[in-house]
Amino acid sequence: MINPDTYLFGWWGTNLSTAQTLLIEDFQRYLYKSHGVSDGFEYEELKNDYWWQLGSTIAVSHNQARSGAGSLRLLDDNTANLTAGSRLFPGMRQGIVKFSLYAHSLADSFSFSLREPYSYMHAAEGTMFQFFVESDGSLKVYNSAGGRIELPVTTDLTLDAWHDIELRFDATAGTIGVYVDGAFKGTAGTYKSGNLVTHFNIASASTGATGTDVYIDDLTIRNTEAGLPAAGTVGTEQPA
Ligand SMILES: [Ca+2]
Repeated sequence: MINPDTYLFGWWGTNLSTAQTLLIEDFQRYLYKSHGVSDGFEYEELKNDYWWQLGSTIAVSHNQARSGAGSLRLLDDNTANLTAGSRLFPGMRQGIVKFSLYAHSLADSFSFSLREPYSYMHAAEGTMFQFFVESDGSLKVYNSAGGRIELPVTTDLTLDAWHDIELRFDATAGTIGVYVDGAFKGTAGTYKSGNLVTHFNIASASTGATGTDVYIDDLTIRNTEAGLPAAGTVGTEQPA
């Protein structure tokens, strides 16, 4: 007898003499509790991926791609508005955020942050974790006093190259671990206080300056609070 929460999906293969099957265990958990996010920026409509765009220069671009053909470009080309965007996702207390970053210009710097629902602008309440890539490529984090400091292991992000960034946050503990290109850079604390992270925000530093031109790709955000199911084999493989 199959567990009532186990589903076997089947469909024809490339011809009617073959069949494909996919077995999903813990289906309800898969459906309702997998609070994950994955954006490859292969489609033009960011709003369908729950992005908010502030300004027309947050857009899918085909100039650069970490994978596929597209990425998300943030181009600060005006002095009228702050250039920023936010990716909304179900609230998480613990999770892993991964993305790849390609900076063509950091003339007006670049920030990325994890925030509570109501928090949007720089230094707004609920900005739990905020990072800042300076014009010289150094990666800094905001401390609770509002200062921008280096991580325990310093980082210089070279221009015109992809860098893989991974953030492991725990909102309850108020900590975030940072990995760049697979190397651990240390743990930081919160900037502003908060309990729940529910959006990923990117922005250039200021309204008045211009020039930042940054691409991000392969964004994944995963809720790790409930742990991950263990993978196992179902049975022996049958010959074709
Ligand atoms: Ca892509």
